[in-house]
Amino acid sequence: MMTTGTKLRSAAAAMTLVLGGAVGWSAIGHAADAASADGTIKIVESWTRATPAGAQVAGGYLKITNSGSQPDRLIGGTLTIAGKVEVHEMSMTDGVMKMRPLEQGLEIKPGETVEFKPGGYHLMFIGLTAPVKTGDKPQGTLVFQRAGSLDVTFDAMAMGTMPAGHTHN
Ligand SMILES: [Cu+2]
Repeated sequence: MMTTGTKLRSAAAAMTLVLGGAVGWSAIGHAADAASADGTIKIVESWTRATPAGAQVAGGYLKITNSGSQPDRLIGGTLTIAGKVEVHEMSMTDGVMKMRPLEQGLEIKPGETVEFKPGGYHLMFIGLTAPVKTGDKPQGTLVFQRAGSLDVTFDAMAMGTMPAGHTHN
């Protein structure tokens, strides 16, 4: 997994050189934002990356803001083109980046914005029924303990795309 990730990052760096500029997510456009019925949970910049043929998994990235007065917890979700969706985190263990499912989901504190991005928290789309192609807009839901279910659309960016602000160094 990390070998592939490293190759993808190299490819992204090469592409940045070729185009003479940063290829960042926000430079390309984004799907509609989503908010819970009570307005406490807002999701912006939801995106995923194109997958190689035969890939079984893809990552989902976004920003979640809790503007309510109570903590909430992202506990799961769905995606039309995946068997299931898990909440994952990546962390360094003995010098190796590993990812693991957060069995209890992820708490979002009042006033907090959590960014899901490559190398950090991410959604794991497991059991893809079709490869993700650049420009696709796979749809799904994210389920919160308090705020309930939100419809989310993910913009499928090219392989190797990194979030804005991570392409300049
Ligand atoms: Cu994962």
